[in-house]
Amino acid sequence: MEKFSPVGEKDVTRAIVAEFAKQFDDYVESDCIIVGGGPSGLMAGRNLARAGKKVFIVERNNYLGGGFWIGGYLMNKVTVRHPGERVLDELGIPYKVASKGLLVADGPHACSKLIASACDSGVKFANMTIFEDLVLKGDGRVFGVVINWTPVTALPREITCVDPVAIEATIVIDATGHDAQVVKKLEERGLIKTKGFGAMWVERSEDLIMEHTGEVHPGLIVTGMAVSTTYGLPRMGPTFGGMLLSGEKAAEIALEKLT
Ligand code: 48H
Repeated sequence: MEKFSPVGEKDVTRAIVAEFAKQFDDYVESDCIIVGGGPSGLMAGRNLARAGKKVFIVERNNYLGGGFWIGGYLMNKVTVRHPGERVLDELGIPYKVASKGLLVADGPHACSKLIASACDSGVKFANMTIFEDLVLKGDGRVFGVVINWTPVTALPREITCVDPVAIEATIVIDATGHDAQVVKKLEERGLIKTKGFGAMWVERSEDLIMEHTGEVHPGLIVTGMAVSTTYGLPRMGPTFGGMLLSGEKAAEIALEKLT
């Protein structure tokens, strides 16, 4: 049997440190920073990267995919309403027709295909990295985000004093889901008023998300469930076509601003 190459501990460590530092240095200045690696953020990032843009996704968890992995009620199945199957076909995600206009797919299969497609398209990720604040300059336009290692937030305040760092981008996308964490930072400063997501109403929810996906403040686009929270729109439960198509629309709007 062929032997493994004789590399040692220091070589492994150097390979990781060098590659991390090179990438981080490069993406400190991106075309687009997306906060949140759930379905809407991944879809937006994938499409922007496919269009040749430099995209950095900041994700507080050690895994990507957000709520797309486990779908509804911990049952590992996700649904998509028509016309969302166009994206499933594009990503090569297998699905079945559950009823007229409603498709059902396996969460892990759908989610892993979306993550792989974002990676293949050239999106870079900072996971275990939490969004803390915005960079606002001049007349209040968004110029980037302030980030820290997620584990820092788990330590007692009195024994941690770890200042965050900032990374810059022409466009920032809030894809943080129900919490709309980026938009909420504007609200804290009196620049916007969020309404909180509404009660469930599947038939209305996703069309409204599509209508409202867009620039919420100069330099900041909102997508996915964060749109519902920002504008007080009904939630839709474990159906994900609106998330994928909202991500697609966010990418289109970002592209117009970047070109
Ligand atoms: C870094 C952060 C931070 C932060 C959060 O929740 P998600 O899956 O969001 P969407 O909008 O792409 O999809 C929503 C969908 O999963 C869902 O829950 C639906 C359709 N619900 C309907 C209903 O009725 O409830 O992903 C958001 C991602 C997650 O991975 C978070 O960890 C991440 O954002 N995130 N990352 N810094 N401060 N806050």
